[in-house]
Amino acid sequence: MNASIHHIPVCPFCQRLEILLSLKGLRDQITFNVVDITKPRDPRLLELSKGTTALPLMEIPGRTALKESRVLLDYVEELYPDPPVARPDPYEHALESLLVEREGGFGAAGYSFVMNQDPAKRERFSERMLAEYRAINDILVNYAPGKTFFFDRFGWAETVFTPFFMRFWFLDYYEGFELPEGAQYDRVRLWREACLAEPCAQQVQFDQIVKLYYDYAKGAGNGALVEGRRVSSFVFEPDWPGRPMPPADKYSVSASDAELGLV
Ligand SMILES: N[C@@H](CCC(=O)N[C@@H](CS)C(=O)NCC(=O)O)C(=O)O
Repeated sequence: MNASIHHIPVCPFCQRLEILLSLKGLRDQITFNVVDITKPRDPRLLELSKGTTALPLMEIPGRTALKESRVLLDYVEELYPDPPVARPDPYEHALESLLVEREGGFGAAGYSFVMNQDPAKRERFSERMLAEYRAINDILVNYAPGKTFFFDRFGWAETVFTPFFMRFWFLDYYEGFELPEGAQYDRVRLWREACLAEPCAQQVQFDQIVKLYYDYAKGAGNGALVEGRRVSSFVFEPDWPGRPMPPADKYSVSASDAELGLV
């Protein structure tokens, strides 16, 4: 593929693209340029993106660069229809879209929950997250032809949602959040487990997410600095495997750069 992708390896929107390319056997044919968002952005990238900073960004020689993960997914799917990841049948793809429509609200519920700093609002955020899971459960029960995946295999909706399921490990760790037992959650639980186990979606790991997203849990997103700290938990050096697990109690403990293994 004559294109390169500027990305953040731990970003869920970027991971969508990696999953799609892996499912198509194309992951190794594309150059991925890693962007460190804790550093000032390269002006050349800002020029390519027309001034916005969010990644992924696809650079295509001789053409205007493309951005927005779902736009990039559509582009790759149309450019390389074989093997199809989205359902080629328009009606079946419309069913997938019913689920994909919910990704914005689902993502926002999880990120606002992890970034919340007020323990009194914890229940409200937890309920909002559960409502999103129930809505997905309902769509799967009412529309999914498949028994585990939406259809018979890991496909389009799974590619869109799996990176969020992985990021939301930060809710397990920092919020003690888990799906309750019961029919309102059983179908989505089954789906989520199958998504997490997909071999083409193993680009990130639990400890990596928990360590890198510590600052999100302290209310500072996108490489921003937590007050009193000098190094973002989002840095690549020192790399996450050598760092200790952060304290899980985000509401009353504030770990220092040294305690997080960042200096
Ligand atoms: N709607 C965008 C969202 C992308 C996004 O928010 N990316 C974040 C990382 S998870 C980012 O690049 N943040 C750095 C920044 O905005 O400077 C998409 O789907 O591509």
